[in-house]
Amino acid sequence: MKNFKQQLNDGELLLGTLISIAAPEVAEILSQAGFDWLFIDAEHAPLSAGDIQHLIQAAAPLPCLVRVHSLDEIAIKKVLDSGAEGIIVPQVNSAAEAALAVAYAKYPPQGQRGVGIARAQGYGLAFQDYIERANDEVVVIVQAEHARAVENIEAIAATPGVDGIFIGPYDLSASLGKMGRLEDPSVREAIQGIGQACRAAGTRLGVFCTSAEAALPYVEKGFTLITTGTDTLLLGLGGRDMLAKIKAR
Ligand code: 3PY
Ligand code: MG
Repeated sequence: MKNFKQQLNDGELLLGTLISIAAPEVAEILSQAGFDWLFIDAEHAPLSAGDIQHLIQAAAPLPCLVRVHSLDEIAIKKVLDSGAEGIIVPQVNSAAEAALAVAYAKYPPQGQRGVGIARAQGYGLAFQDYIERANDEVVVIVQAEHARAVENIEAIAATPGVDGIFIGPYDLSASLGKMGRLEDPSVREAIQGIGQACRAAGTRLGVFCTSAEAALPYVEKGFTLITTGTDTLLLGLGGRDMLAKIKAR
């Protein structure tokens, strides 16, 4: 059976949802809903290192990518040691930053990831097995979500060890002075530019969407790593839409 990185490299469509609620039950429920992966958000959500590990445990064996709070060496090693399949690093605006993300996620000699004994290493019982395969299996995704990233996108996409570029349309629109206006021509043009550069470099493309309607055009354009919602929206909209149907009788 293919691991998550092989699925990503093979261009399989990998649909996920963002997890921001610290309750393991939420990750467990959504792991049974048919998603291919979960996007655990430690950038914007109040998730501690312990919360993140509990979410990964609850979702297992479904793969989890954790968005770390920033390009931070300690945050990256902690989530990988907790057993995340990979990392999503926000606000990566240059090839040098992309290379650092890779270095923090890979053991020497490819990188400088610290060597720990934690959940990923079977708490020590699977140490040798894990350290031998980690550099091949850990997924490194960097977010393109600023005008500076768009300027440098060819070099970012070509950075060795970067497995995919994940567009953050909201931050991107904000950096272009069009916050939240995802259909603005300047935002669409920036997204198109990122898409072209990634296709040319053979780097997988991902994007944050909050609905199936928003995600479908990206599927058509060859994006393969896609979020189609968030835990909070699934909960809130599920309740609201159900009530609306009854009240509209
Ligand atoms: C953005 O839209 O800025 C994001 O990072 C979505 O996760
Ligand atoms: Mg963002």
